[in-house]
Amino acid sequence: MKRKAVYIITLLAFILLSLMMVNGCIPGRSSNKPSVLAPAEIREYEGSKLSSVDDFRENSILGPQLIDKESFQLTVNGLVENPESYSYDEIINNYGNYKKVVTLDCVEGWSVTILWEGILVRDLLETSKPLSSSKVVIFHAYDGYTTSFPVEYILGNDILLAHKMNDVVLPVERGFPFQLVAESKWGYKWIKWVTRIELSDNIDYRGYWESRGYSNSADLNESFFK
Ligand SMILES: Nc1nc2c(c(=O)[nH]1)N[C@H]1C(S)=C(S)[C@@H](COP(=O)(O)O)O[C@H]1N2
Ligand SMILES: [Mo]
Repeated sequence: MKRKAVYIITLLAFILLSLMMVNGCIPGRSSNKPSVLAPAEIREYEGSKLSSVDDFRENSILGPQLIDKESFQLTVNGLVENPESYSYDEIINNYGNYKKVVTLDCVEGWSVTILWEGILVRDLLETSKPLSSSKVVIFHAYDGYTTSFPVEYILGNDILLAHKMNDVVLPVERGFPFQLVAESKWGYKWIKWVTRIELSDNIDYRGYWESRGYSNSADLNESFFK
């Protein structure tokens, strides 16, 4: 009688322990699931070496801007037929996704080569239909920074508004949620924390650094003082 009770209790304990192990209460082989790690940036793409997200020198006019993803709105307005405002998800889900390796050159003498991923600015403009009187595209940022381009530069090239770099979401210091990939232009045209894209007829408009003596065309193959 006593031996039978000990036998049953041992058996029950064994079953209970096995169940706990299977369910992961006790670490064992059966619960050895891999832990999810934070996404890591890539450093090579189709044979080209990439710089790191950390290779930039942070020298923004007011330091990094913390933008709340849920309340964020990107506005396209000014001389357009259809002014629009988009949430972060509306941009990501309704516009195509493009990738491109492009180098940013800062006037301070450093550069970074990054795999950028985002939407095409000209797709956004095509939705809003710029009026024929518009000549200039002015980009506004959360920190008050601005920069501008001729309309043809934006409509005639594959200019990206990036939300990812090296396969990771833009870090706060790099301009989350969006940085302009102003190819073939000096770094000060690569506006971060973009909040508004304004179509204008003011060909004399000058952005933050442009109004402080830097070239308005900012072409990489020309001097940045002009
Ligand atoms: N909103 C905003 N965007 C900005 C700037 C800034 O001060 N504010 N600095 C510009 C400059 S001068 C450069 S070189 C690039 C890259 O700067 P980072 O290294 O600080 O990211 O961002 C550009 N975009
Ligand atoms: Mo810069």
